[in-house]
Amino acid sequence: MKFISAGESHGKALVGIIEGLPSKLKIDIDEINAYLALRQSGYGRGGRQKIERDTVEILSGVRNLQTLGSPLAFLIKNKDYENWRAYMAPEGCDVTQKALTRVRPGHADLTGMLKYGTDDARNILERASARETAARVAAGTIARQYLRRLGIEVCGYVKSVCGICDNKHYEFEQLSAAKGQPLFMLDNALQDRAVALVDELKAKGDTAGGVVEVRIKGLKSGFGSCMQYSTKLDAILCSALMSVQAVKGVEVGLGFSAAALAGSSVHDEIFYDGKYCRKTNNAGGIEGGMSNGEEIVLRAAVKPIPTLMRGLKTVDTATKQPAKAAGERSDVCAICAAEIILESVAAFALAEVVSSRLGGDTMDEAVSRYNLLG
Ligand code: EPS
Repeated sequence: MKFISAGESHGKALVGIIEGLPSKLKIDIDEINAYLALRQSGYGRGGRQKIERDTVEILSGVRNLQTLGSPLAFLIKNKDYENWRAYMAPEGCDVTQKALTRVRPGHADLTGMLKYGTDDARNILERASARETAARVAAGTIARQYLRRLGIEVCGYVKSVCGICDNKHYEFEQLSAAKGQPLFMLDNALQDRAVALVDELKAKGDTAGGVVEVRIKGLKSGFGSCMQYSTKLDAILCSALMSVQAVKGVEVGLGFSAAALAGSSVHDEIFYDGKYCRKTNNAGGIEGGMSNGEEIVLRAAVKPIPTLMRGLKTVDTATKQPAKAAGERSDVCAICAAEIILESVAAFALAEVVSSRLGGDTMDEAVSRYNLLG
């Protein structure tokens, strides 16, 4: 299974193509739209989300709500394009008015300009923008529907916002309640503090990041491989999480904290009770690059958004003079969006791994092969 996306933030639309889906997978378009809406939700989003109402239009690969086995192509229109047609139209437009030269520290602006040989950061930021993640959420929701047929579910929540951290353990079944919450957190008192902190940062023209935990339940053991570095499940899932805009760190299970502990406090001891089992899951469900049948536990650290309304110190690339970085409108905190995106990319990466092992031209074939596994 493969996915490719295209589309600029203020261009006509985002498009995606998924190749390798089996036939006869029922596609729930309402669920795709529900995840797209969740990606737009959350406390601390900026003005752009009042303009967009993301919905998916499937162009090919599906007939009467069932996949055909052919490439699935979809489209998500950018409503904001109507306001940007004069500056973005591929058919010809005025590229001078929306030129951006007061490059933002932490954004792709400056490095991208130098790499792609342009004097306008707009040519870079339009694609680097996290707007592109709407396409990844649509693809990830389709992957979720594939995984669900096998009994595999992906869910997550926000663990911390700008250092306000919830260190409690939650059961998988408790996690979905986070999505009704302002910052997708599960502890009300911590969330109230985090909301107040977002307000405070907004008033100062500043931004916040956080940590997201993504969990995967129902994956049988033996997915991924210890035989070649590139096939290790943890490497594949972490690479997917790392590819999300603003992610600067990922971990599996105990992750970074394992490095400070003795081995006896880290490794999950093995028991046999009719089947092999473990009483702890510090490994986060992956040993030797393979799923071990326990829940997969992944975490991603999301840096604060690099567009600050107060404008960090930078250089205007047009004059080479010191300047305040550009900041027309910005999200203050997009951790809820990041939570949905991280679930989605994990789902897609896992569906790739699972489908490459199971194969199967039809969904029923994939399901029967999965059911044969121990
Ligand atoms: C983004 C800047 C903002 C965000 C955008 C990502 O957009 P604008 O420049 O239009 O105000 O809202 O994210 C989205 C549009 C989205 O749908 O997530 C950036 O610079 O990365």
